[in-house]
Amino acid sequence: MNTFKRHLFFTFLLLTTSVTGFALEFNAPKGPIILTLGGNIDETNQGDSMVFDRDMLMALPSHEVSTDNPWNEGVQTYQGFNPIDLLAAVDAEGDMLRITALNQYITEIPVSDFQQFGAIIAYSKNQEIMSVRTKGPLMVVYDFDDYPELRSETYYGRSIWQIQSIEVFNSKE
Ligand SMILES: Nc1nc2c(c(=O)[nH]1)N[C@H]1C(S)=C(S)[C@@H](COP(=O)(O)O)O[C@H]1N2
Ligand SMILES: [Mo]
Repeated sequence: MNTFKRHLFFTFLLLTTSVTGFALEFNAPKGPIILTLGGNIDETNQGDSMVFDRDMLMALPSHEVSTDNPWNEGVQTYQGFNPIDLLAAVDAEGDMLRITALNQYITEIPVSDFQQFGAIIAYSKNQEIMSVRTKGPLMVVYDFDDYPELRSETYYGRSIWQIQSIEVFNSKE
C-alpha cells in the first residue's frame, strides 16, 4: 500500500461516520481475503463482518516479536499487527477474541494478552510472507523469550496458526 492509500485508510478509520460512501469503496479488499472479523464490531464491509486482504492488515502499525518457540529451531523474528489496533479500526467492543483456524481449531484469547505481553498476529516470519504451508497466512505469536512464564499449555494452545476468522465478544455477556 503506498503512502497516499495508507493516508486514506487511516482517514477512513478516523472519519467513518462522515465519509461512509467513500470509505466503503476504498475499503473493499483488492486481493484475496485472508481474514474475516465479526462479532461485536461497528464497521463492516461484507454483511456483519469486516473482511481484510493482506494489504489492509499490513497498513496497520507493524510490530516485531523475536522469540524461540516450540514450532521452530532457534529464534525467529515475526512481523505483524497488534489486534488492539485492528479492534480500534472497526470500533469493536469486547474483551475476548474467539479465533478460528482453517482446520477449525478454535481458541479464545483475552484481549489483555495483546496489551500485557505485546503478543501479535503475524503475517510474516523473517520478512517472508507466511504461506498456509508455513503456518500462515496469520498466526498468534507470543514472546516466549521475553515472558518465559508464558511457556505453558495455556499459551501454546492460544498460539493458533492458519487463522481464518476472529469473533469479538464480551466475556461478561
Ligand atoms: N491452527 C491450529 N493451531 C493450533 C493448534 C491446532 O490444532 N491448529 N493446536 C494448538 C495447541 S492445543 C497447542 S498445545 C499448540 C501446539 O501444537 P503442536 O504440539 O501440534 O505443535 O498449537 C496450538 N495451535
Ligand atoms: Mo494444546
